Amino acid sequence: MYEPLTEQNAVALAIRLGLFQEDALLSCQEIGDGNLNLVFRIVNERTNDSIIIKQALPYAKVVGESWPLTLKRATIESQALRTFASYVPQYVPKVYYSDETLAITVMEDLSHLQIARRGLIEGKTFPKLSEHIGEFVAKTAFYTSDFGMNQQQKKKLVQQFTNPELCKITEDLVFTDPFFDHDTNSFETELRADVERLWQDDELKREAAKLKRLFLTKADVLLHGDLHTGSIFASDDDTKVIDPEFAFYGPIGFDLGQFFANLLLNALSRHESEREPLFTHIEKTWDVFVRTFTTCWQESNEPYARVSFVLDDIVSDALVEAIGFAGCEVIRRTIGLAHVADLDELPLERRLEAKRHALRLGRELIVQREHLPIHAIKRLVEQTAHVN
Ligand code: SR1
Ligand code: MG
Repeated sequence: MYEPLTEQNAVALAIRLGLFQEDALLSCQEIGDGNLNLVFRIVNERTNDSIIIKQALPYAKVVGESWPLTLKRATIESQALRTFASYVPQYVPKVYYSDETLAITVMEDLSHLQIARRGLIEGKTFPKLSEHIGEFVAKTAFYTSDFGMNQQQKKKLVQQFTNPELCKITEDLVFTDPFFDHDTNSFETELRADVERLWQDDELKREAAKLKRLFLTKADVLLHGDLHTGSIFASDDDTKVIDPEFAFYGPIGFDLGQFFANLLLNALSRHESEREPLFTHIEKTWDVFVRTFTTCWQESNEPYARVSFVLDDIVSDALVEAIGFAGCEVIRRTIGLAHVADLDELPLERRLEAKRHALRLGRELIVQREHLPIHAIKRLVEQTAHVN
């Protein structure tokens, strides 16, 4: 039967599962700081061996029990981690055990790395981050797409990763609520005039509706589904993608867009002179994605993979999507329910300036997405720094 774990019964479970030696001296701490789940870190004090037990709660922790949430997301998460590990084991934590009833995933402890968002806020650059994420996205996208796997098998995976409750969160919180006067939104009173202007912007809302429709309907590739910088552990040499509970089959540009957006939000939190590493990460992620996806493409058995310009069309659609999705993510992290520490931890005057900038940038990313090569993103950040 399901029940939320306590630190004591998380230890008891680790012992029952035989995850530590018999003479282990175990300590446990609940370290979850995300929006949805419990995360227990269990350490053998004698050897320093450690594991993580992650457990889904039957509601969204960020809001409380009034927002019920399926436990099935724990199964989606462990299955997505295992699927990703079959293509890019170097970029995901090892899964040791999972239990559908208890909604837990037992996995490798990555505490020697740092959550990328926190590191970027502290000014770290994580030199390999873009190379690793570009490869992660390209390989997981290609090998789960109709070009990289048997097309009948892919249809089964689409079923397996049908994730309606978690997708509904994104449909509401990313693509809908921030564009309307909805009570899930949350922003500083000083921003009300800027936000009301956005709610009245029919050109923007028409384009946001197109992006929402893509998210709802385009079952291209298996996505992580929530690839912000809080879902990535990093160091100077290593990168690990965690938390794919939002995984589902969706548009190829979605994960890239969320990643770009969160790099941009970090850039906006910094002084202009310190933003370059973020632009470099965005451009390099894209370059590595294109190069890796193109290499994988040569392996495809799909007859159309040998037809000129089919790959070019897929890649250019992916960029247009990524830029549009990035715009939605930038806006929702600024005025929607779930914010980012990059902006929220700034002192009030700088925060308001950065958030106004984010709203202008998000809008232009969405409405200009079809005309922006990757290097134009940096210019757009500069152009939207002030009201025209
Ligand atoms: C109620 S969940 C809020 C946000 O947290 C997750 O990480 C997703 O980004 C979701 O939109
Ligand atoms: Mg998460």
